Amino acid sequence: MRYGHSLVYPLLLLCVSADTPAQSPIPRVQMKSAFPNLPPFERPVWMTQPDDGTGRFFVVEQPGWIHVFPNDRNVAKSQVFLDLTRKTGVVHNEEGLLCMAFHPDYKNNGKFYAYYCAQKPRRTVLSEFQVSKTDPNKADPSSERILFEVAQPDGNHKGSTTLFGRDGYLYVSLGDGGGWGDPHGNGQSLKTLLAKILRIDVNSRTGGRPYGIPIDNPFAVGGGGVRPEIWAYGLRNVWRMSFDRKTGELWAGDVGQDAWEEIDVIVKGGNYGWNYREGKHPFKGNLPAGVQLIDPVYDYGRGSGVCVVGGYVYCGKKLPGLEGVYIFADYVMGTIWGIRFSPAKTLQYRELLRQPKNIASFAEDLDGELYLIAFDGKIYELEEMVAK
Ligand SMILES: [Ca+2]
Repeated sequence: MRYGHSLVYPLLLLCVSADTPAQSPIPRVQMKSAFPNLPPFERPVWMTQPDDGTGRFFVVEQPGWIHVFPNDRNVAKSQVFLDLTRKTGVVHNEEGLLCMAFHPDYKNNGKFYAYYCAQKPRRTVLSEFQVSKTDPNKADPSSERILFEVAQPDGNHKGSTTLFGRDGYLYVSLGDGGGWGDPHGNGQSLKTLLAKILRIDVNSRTGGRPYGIPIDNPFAVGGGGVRPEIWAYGLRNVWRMSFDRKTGELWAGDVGQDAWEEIDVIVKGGNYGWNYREGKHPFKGNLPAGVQLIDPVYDYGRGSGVCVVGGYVYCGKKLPGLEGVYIFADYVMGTIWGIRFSPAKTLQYRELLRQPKNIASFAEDLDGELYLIAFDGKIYELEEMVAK
């Protein structure tokens, strides 16, 4: 036994000494209203800014509106930028207008993208729109150019995050189409866009498509019904994902079925396991020989929460203790957590705040500052608590 200890103890010391010098504990936080005079939004689910020098914020309301307001802490009203309520028919709790992204060159081309659910037949739609030629605070609803529509078997699990990568390509998350346990086997099928993260080029066209397929997409060659838009698969319902601005890594929160919520770092062509696995745990069927699954970097069970909301790796200035920390939450419980990898690649974890509001999404401004979007209709920011 003495011999065993003498081997283990120096290894532990080595790990601690490698981790501690650059890493102080992740601080706890509190929430405060970011725009206290704004009237509440109706089921806000997303907020973003175009890189056009105006500093304006745009908030997506699930029933089908995009609102715009100036970046002024004392702002007292917003205005409707786009009204898609006639298109969005919201039947299920998870349907509606769910996300938007501004083209990286929005300042010059006025293009943006919206992901919404529509009915009769039930489907999700990714469309390009343009700003009005006469009013920068109004979109031109007649400018819609549909990029794709995907038939949806059920009303839940719509994914929806739509964002541009540093490579200029548009990444879109789609859920497995709903029902219980992925009844159509969409997670592991490369012949459907459901249960995937897609990567497309809005600036070009490939074949008859209204968008291009980047030649370095993992399944770009296609054939046999394989969809060349796929970037990663085996994902049940990535409601929110984001890029780490410093590393370019794509972080995703994949909502679980009955037991496990997970955080994934998405890589090209990766298979994230659904529905063989839920989190790091077996779910259905036997894994065929040769199939490689990528485990989440973190998962949590029903003792902690019910529905993960992916956030951002913090890279702003206001919260220096959270630099490099991936901040995420549970929609139902309201709990907010932070995780980061130490220089020795061990995962550090902390519960940052317990609070009762339903967190629908996080948002990041152009400076990398973080916001929380709650279903009380308000936008919040975080403050660091004094370290204890
Ligand atoms: Ca998984």
